[in-house]
Amino acid sequence: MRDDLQTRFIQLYREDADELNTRLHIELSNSLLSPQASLSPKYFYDTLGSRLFQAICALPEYYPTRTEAAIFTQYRQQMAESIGTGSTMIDLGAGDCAKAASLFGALRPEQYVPVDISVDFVRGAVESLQHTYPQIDMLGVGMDFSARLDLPDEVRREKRLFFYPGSSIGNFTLREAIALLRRMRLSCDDDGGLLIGVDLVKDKNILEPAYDDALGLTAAFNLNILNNINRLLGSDFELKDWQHKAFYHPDKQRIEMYLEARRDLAVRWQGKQRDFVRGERIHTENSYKYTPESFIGALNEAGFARTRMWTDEQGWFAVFHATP
Ligand code: AVI
Repeated sequence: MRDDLQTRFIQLYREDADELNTRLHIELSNSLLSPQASLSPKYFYDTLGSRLFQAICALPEYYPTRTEAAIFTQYRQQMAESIGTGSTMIDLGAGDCAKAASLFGALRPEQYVPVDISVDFVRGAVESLQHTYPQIDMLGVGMDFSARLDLPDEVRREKRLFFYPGSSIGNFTLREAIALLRRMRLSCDDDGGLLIGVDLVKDKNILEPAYDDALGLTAAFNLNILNNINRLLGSDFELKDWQHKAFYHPDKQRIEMYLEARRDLAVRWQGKQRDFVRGERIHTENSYKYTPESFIGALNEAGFARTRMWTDEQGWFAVFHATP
């Protein structure tokens, strides 16, 4: 094994703390004061929220994680044949890098680029992976790829393969999803592509328990956003005053998550106040579900003309390899 392993890390566009704080306060105040109050799902993921999400992935009701993992296990070789070896694998929202690492044996990438909002989220995982896979050049990048996707020059241009598992694309509106897919398309040459996991439309009786489990983990995940907002904004949300709600909306083909006020109440922060009546809701997340056709349509619109799809026996989840 090489003993000169030097994994590199780059953090892009770190705003100064004051600027960030001001922007965050304006954004959060506006969304809480609008007639339909809302909070962006990006605020779920503080330290506890990330752990709760990991626990959700192990729930019997939350089928996406295990279904996607089974698709990767069953079709790894076919995926490798479709993708080819020697890619520059760019893992968007890499976290613990485990899903990408499970494909290293089959895909044998030349370079691995885990991207997450903060480079510190991937540092430990990449350093230990680098020891297991000394032949792969690894470069951790910290950036908010939902806003822009201009990768540093150290990322190879050859055979870029964007890797976006877990149906995270479902947390964007169709418009935002196409814009993000288009950014990926523009960032790769004609030899590049995308490997993406997408949750599919299915019966409400399967979908709703996945977002409202018997143990109450999704309820805790949803409520914990208020702890994070209290910390970020200095607001005085009382968690006991709110309850978790999740519904499947068949016309919009999406799960909608809310926090519902249990009584009439007021929330205060920095000289501002929002009154809520009993039963009023704060919208916290959408999770869109696609049909194979509707997702292929989105890929085509983003500039990916050729697609290949793998799915499970029940047709609950799909993995697409899309190329220009
Ligand atoms: C991260 N994302 C794909 C999850 C989903 O299924 O939309 C977030 C989640 N929300 C509640 N449970 C899981």
